[in-house]
Amino acid sequence: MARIQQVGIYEDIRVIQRILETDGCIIIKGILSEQQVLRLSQELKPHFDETDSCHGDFYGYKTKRLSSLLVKSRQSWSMVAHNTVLNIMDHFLLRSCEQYQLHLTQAIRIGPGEFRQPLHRDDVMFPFDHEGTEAMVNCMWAVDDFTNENGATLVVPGSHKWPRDRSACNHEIIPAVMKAGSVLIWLGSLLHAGGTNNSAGSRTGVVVSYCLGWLRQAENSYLAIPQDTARALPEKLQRLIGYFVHAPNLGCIEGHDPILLLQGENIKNRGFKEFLPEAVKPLLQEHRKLMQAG
Ligand SMILES: O=C(O)CCC(=O)C(=O)O
Ligand SMILES: [Fe+2]
Repeated sequence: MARIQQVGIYEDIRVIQRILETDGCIIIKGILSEQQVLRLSQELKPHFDETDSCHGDFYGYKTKRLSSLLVKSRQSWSMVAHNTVLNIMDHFLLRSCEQYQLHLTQAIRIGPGEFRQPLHRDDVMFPFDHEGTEAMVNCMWAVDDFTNENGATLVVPGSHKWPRDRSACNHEIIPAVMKAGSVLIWLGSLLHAGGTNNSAGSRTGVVVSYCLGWLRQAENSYLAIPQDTARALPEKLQRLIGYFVHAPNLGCIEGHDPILLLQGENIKNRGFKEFLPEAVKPLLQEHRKLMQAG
């Protein structure tokens, strides 16, 4: 019988990574304290109150979604930059890029009577052959208790290794039942879906998703996060939202690292700096030497 393995926050990171390699998903229990969950929930409340439900057969019609959470919730800062989570991202994403980035932040409140989503892999938004490359990894932070009745995220453990055209049987689809303050982590190549909400209450969770640093982000952080707010973020978060250059020369401004803009430096007319992969540098030096030798 398929199941989702659960660990505590102090579990060895190598054990967590191994479970994710094997199953494609894991629950880390009790990662946020009750106070942190309460703060998150209170920060999101006014935004949920004033936001309409989605309109779409994928996003749902009785589901509310909020984005740009770094602007809306101070509590989300420590979640996005959580050490354990970033250790996992290092493991899966630094294989295929030199720096990864925040793909999106999204609070999802599934209301009573919402149908489950179709099972899907989030990584199909990047249309290239993913063999051997994990393009993205997701975290679903439970703000409410996630139950079988209220629409807990459904996952198909092991499906990240399946041929893409294999469908899941009912007994392979497992609800991520977890207490508020826990986090479900799953690879972008894993089949999953938001569950049916058969309860009278709503189910709120916060998705924080990371992707390879050379891909387009789902959430346009440069516009969503005003420059003054970005300036107030810790540098780790500034880089995660996209203020960095990925070699070769992706994401520059005026030929420089965009983080300099947040640091108030004048980058105009400075002369371009080049950002190249380490492997290319000796080849270019060799070429220049040959040119100089005539
Ligand atoms: O709400 C959930 O549990 C999952 C949502 C999801 O997978 C999506 O919107 O892509
Ligand atoms: Fe999804």
